Amino acid sequence: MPRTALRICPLCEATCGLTLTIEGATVTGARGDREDVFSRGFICPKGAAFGGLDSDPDRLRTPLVRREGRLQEATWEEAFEVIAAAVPALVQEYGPQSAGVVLGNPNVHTMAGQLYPSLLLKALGTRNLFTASTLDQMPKHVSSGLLFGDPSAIPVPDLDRTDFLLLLGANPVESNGSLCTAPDFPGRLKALRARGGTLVVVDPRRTRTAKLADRHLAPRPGSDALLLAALARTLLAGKATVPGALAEHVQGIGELREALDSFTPEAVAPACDLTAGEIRDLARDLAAAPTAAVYGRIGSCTVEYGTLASWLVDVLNILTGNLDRPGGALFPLSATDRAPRPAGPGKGFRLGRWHSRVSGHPEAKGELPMSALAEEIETPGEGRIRALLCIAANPVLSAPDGRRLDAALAGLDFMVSIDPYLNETSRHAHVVLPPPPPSQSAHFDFSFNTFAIRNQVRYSPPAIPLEEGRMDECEIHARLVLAVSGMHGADPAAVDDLAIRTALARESADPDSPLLGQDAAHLAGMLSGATGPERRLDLMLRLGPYGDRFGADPADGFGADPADGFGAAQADRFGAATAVSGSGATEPGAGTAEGAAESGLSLERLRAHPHGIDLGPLRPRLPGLLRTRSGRIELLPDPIAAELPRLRATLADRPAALVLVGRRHLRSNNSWLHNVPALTGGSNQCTLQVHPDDAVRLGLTDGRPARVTADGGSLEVPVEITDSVRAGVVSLPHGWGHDRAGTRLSVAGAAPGVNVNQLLDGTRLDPLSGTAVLNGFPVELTPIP
Ligand SMILES: Nc1nc2c(c(=O)[nH]1)N[C@H]1C(S)=C(S)[C@@H](COP(=O)(O)OP(=O)(O)OC[C@H]3O[C@@H](n4cnc5c(=O)[nH]c(N)nc54)[C@H](O)[C@@H]3O)O[C@H]1N2
Ligand SMILES: Nc1nc2c(c(=O)[nH]1)N[C@H]1C(S)=C(S)[C@@H](COP(=O)(O)OP(=O)(O)OC[C@H]3O[C@@H](n4cnc5c(=O)[nH]c(N)nc54)[C@H](O)[C@@H]3O)O[C@H]1N2
Ligand code: SF4
Ligand SMILES: [Mo]
Repeated sequence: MPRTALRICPLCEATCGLTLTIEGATVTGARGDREDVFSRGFICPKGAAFGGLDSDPDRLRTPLVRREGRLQEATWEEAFEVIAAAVPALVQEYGPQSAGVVLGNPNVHTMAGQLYPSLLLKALGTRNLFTASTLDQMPKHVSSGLLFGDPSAIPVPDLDRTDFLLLLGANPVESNGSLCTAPDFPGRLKALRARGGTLVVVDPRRTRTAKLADRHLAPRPGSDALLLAALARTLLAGKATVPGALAEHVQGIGELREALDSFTPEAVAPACDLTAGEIRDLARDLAAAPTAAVYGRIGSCTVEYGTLASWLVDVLNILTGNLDRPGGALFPLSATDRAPRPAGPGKGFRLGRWHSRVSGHPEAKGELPMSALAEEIETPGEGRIRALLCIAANPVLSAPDGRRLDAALAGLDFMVSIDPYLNETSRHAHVVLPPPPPSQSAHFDFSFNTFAIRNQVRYSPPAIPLEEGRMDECEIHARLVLAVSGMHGADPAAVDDLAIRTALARESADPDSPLLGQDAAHLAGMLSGATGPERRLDLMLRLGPYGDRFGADPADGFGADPADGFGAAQADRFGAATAVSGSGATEPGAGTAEGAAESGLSLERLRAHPHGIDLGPLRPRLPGLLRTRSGRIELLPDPIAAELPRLRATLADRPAALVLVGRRHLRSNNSWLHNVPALTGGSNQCTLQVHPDDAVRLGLTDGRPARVTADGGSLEVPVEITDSVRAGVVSLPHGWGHDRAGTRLSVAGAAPGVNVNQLLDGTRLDPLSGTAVLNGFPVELTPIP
């Protein structure tokens, strides 16, 4: 008899609730969970293919260990023994910097990836950390760090309530959204228009998102910072302060006006390839909207001035008075965030506390640019990376110059991959540790709840018990921490216990905590959960803004039977909560009351709500979350001010004749879903999209190959002629190039495509954040006869 089980989808940031159909130990179907408090039944083709992905026969079932140069099946015991014999010895001999850690995208979609990497880094003592963030959103972290003092405080557009959405460099109809967790993003955009709101999309391609818009501007790629600066400059004309309640929390408006003075619409229009009138109209409409949100994503981040563009996005939200107010851009408050503390000056955010060894790149948020990984492995000298731990990452395809990285990885003394596939990157490992399929893993969105357009909390226990011979990914991580710390063989639960003890000790020493002075061991004994990670989740929920704080904040309002009639009670409380924040409960100190509208949360209570608990719409959180040294929003931080002249100087540059941008397809996901038959084929192809005018000019024919050349090399790729890209721009998706030997990707290998990142040599970066320029770089194009 088939049964069903609930499982939050781990395949993109929308975090939809799925109802899986399970026969025996196999997922045979997936549909949207209509009762999910957040996604309400929405599903996309990737979620629907959950079963095919889960039971992909190419998934590794056992660890692999390199013997006589070849990766061969091994036991878990043997795999960790090999790691324990290799890593501590290398670190002992060459120092902690000889170990490097690479964290890839799926770590934000697994509990293990959120709970253990910080412990691993601490155990190793290395600063050689490289993550997908420097191929993605690091510009946003840096701008938030500088503006708000907290690189994780990222405002999200209030999609369901805004009157005007200005969306730059994002295509949520295909990507389902990013740094803005919103199941059924497309439906929410349609709803915005249906309620009379306005959607403006800025994208050099006429994407499916652009087709939904009231207005589509297709500027030259890489020019967003200029466009946004001109919008801000227009709004600043004659303005002495920002509107509304925000004013008292903002400093530096005069300096900002001066710094942006030369970015007039007339000055930037030629570089953006827009008219000054278009820019002025947009500024006027943005300012006139009752509420508005500006939101920028990949196309405004992975460009040369990504940090400036990311900063300007929030500058516009601030200048229009839309930051931190309903209908504007607000800061979510997730159930596992630290409970709000009283407002006041913080430590601030600093860049460049250390630098990379070879090229001297400044760190950002404790990370070095992924683009610098290859040189840190290749370049001899003290601190060279010799051992690499690569977790849920495929940088050979995802990062610039895969060929160079490929060669560098092959030269490592030792490499570990935690990865379900033997792919372009993991094929270099000495030990591959495969996590179980997602149906056998528990799920909690530590990360995406902090970017969600509604506060809510959901937990999925494993839908299927761990198969014989499998190891939970949390246990894999915990054992890896032990193996690199010289503690191989110890109980992996010790790793979780240590994390719990540390967190509770900090809490009971915190004068702002209701648990001040309490006995940490006693509190630890109160935690529930069948596993270490569950107990850690329980801890975070209970200490969090909605938590029961171990009884210090009892479960008022949850009712006698929380499983019964919870939704209605919740909705009522929310009306009240919104009214409270609207009437000015944002003074210092009120922050601590933020979470009080909902309280009593624990893992046990959460598990009584298998479809999740809705915690209501986003509410204002200023000034409580500010951590700048001034305790205010610092509108023109020094590193930004220092970068503006460089941006201004680009106005004199002659733009490249042809530049390349990426694109995502609804049925793909970065580099690792090309092996699932249900998600391949159709329009999901690795083709180079070229505008008809460029095709004529360059003598290109639809369906025929062309040669693309850029800094890092050249590729041969079939041309697709389409006017969905603007003239002067070509588009090639990333994550392809599955033609390397020694992988086990039978479906992906049959239609490999080419790796767009081979066109890059890793030298083009957004200097403030170290993020690779993946969009808007110059290319040359010639037909292949
Ligand atoms: N040119 C260009 N390049 C890009 C981008 C672009 O837009 N253009 N986008 C960039 C962006 S935004 C990102 S986030 C990066 C992503 O780049 P990466 O971080 O390298 O991520 P993926 O390509 O998704 O590869 C993920 C790896 O994790 C493995 N994996 C899948 N599920 C699990 C799991 O549950 N556990 C573990 N341990 N492993 C798992 C997969 O097999 C795969 O090897 O790519 C970047 N690269
Ligand atoms: N189906 C699917 N969903 C995904 C992923 C996937 O690979 N496939 N990846 C996931 C990941 S890791 C992420 S980070 C998110 C990303 O989610 P999004 O940010 O929505 O990313 P994209 O779909 O790549 O959209 C970026 C858009 O920017 C445009 N663009 C390029 N250069 C510029 C520029 O200079 N200026 C402007 N204004 N626009 C520009 C491109 O044409 C493209 O349409 O998606 C996630 N969801
Ligand atoms: S939109 Fe994202 S989270 Fe939702 S079903 Fe599709 S892949 Fe899964
Ligand atoms: Mo990403």
